[in-house]
Amino acid sequence: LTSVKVSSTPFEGQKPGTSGLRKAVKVFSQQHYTENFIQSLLTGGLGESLPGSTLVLGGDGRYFLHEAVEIIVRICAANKVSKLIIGQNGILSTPAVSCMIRKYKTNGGILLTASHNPGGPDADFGIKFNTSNGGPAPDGVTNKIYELSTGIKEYFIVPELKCDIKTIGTQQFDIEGHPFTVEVVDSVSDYLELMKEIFDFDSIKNLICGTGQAPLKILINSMHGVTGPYVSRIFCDELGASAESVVNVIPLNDFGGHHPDPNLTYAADLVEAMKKGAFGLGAAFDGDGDRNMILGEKAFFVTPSDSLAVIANNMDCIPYFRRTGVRGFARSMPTGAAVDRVAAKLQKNMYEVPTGWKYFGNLMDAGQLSLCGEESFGTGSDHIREKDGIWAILAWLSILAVRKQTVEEILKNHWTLYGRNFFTRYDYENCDSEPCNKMMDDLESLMNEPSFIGSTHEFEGKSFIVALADNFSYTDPIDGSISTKQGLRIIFQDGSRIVIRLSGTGSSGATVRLYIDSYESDADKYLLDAQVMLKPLVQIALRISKLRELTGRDEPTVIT
Ligand code: VG1
Ligand code: CO
Repeated sequence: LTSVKVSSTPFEGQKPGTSGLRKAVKVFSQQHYTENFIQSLLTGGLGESLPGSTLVLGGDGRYFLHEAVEIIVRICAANKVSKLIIGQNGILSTPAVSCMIRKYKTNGGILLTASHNPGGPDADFGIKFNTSNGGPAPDGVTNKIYELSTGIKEYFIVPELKCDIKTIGTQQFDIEGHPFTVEVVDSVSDYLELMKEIFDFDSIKNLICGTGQAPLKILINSMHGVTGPYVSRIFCDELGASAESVVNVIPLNDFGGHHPDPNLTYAADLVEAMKKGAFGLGAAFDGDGDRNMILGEKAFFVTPSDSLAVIANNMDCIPYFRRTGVRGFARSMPTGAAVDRVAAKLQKNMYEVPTGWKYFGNLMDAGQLSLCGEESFGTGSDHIREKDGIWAILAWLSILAVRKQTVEEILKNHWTLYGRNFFTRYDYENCDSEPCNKMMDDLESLMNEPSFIGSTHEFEGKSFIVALADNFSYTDPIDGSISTKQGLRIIFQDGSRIVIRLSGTGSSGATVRLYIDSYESDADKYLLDAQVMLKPLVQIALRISKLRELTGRDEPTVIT
């Protein structure tokens, strides 16, 4: 087969955001658009190791996956990549790609997903590059890819190459004398094997099947994302859950028309089903399988920030951590600080990084970090370099199996021990960009006024005094790289925090995220509703930022 050089011109805006390049399918399907980006990704992401490299390739099954796989295979072949390991039918969850990059020691991987964004011909597609440690490429690499995309003049492709991704097995090609291998693998096997090394499947199976006690009924909702086949194999075939325990397990290329985002708004069907009270644990995942939502009986909601703290406090329930020991904990800056209290008690290092999983990788590679999470339904550990939805549920089931308590009891005990960090996030999705930028600029100027520190803010009798206000910046303790402008934060004297930032995962317009975190040590208040408890801070945040006036939005689209 022959490789050809195709002349091209740059497209604007091929800049990866918080987690890869995410655009409308209509944008990706323009002639040369995906080709340009893949050529920039290979050259910028792999550099000198590109010829002879091995990459993992797969995605969450969304619309345009097959077209993208075909383009990527042909461009990789022309760029002298020696081998691609592809999930059957192009299906691989984000955690599975990370697992396979590490297991097969490949040079990296390409993930075809826009995660929690809707899919379909009128919705989003996405492409993300992960490096040889299995994690999302750091800013230095994505900047290089973007840089190349702005000056691209040509790409290389083998237009005649056809490969079959439906059948498991190896296909060999000869590209002008260079051997090129495509290996199509079962999407679930490697990931399943890793989970069996981490968790005690027998004990989880006893919990679910009720050997020796009443069975724990579970309800797992894959939201028609990529986790379907993983959930069927792991929870039903391996752990003995009944067929009624799993729903929406057929991946659909438009996720059934929904946002594949596991939160109280978009996973409302799980919440409704859990409210009926027949299940002890409910869970949902996002499109690419790295996010998770956990509900207890009667839809008792576990915030992701609390989930992280509970796992941190119960690491000894998981065989993997009993073997490796517990190195340190981390959370993204906007995440509620409940885990900080566990770290302090257990005398473990605690790290606070910017939003996005890529910032945890260096700490893990350096052996400093075992468990981390984000408020955005992301939880994970150093077993891979992505957050991991199914892992999080298995971690919770391990804890339930050992502690022999309900989800709600575990949370209540945790609050009794540590106090409670109330947390909420308000999302204002798809706003106009310009007024949002103005809001952020105005707020930052206000925060920078000397009189802002020490100023008092009041709502309905509750008052807060500003102790610190900044635009969060982070220096990576391992490689010294600096990331600035990671979100405006106002910290009050009692430790309460208001954080505002603009999303980096949308495909158009702007999404404002407002985060509130506040600690309460009065045991009489632990069971109060977070929206009631946090109302004064929410109102103060809306007032200081002029969010309503500037965005024209009275109410958020999603409250977590
Ligand atoms: C959001 C979340 C962030 C997460 C990112 C990727 O980013 O806030 O915590 O890491 O999505 O998650 P942003 O910039 O929109 O706030 V996923 O599951 O979409 O890859
Ligand atoms: Co995701």
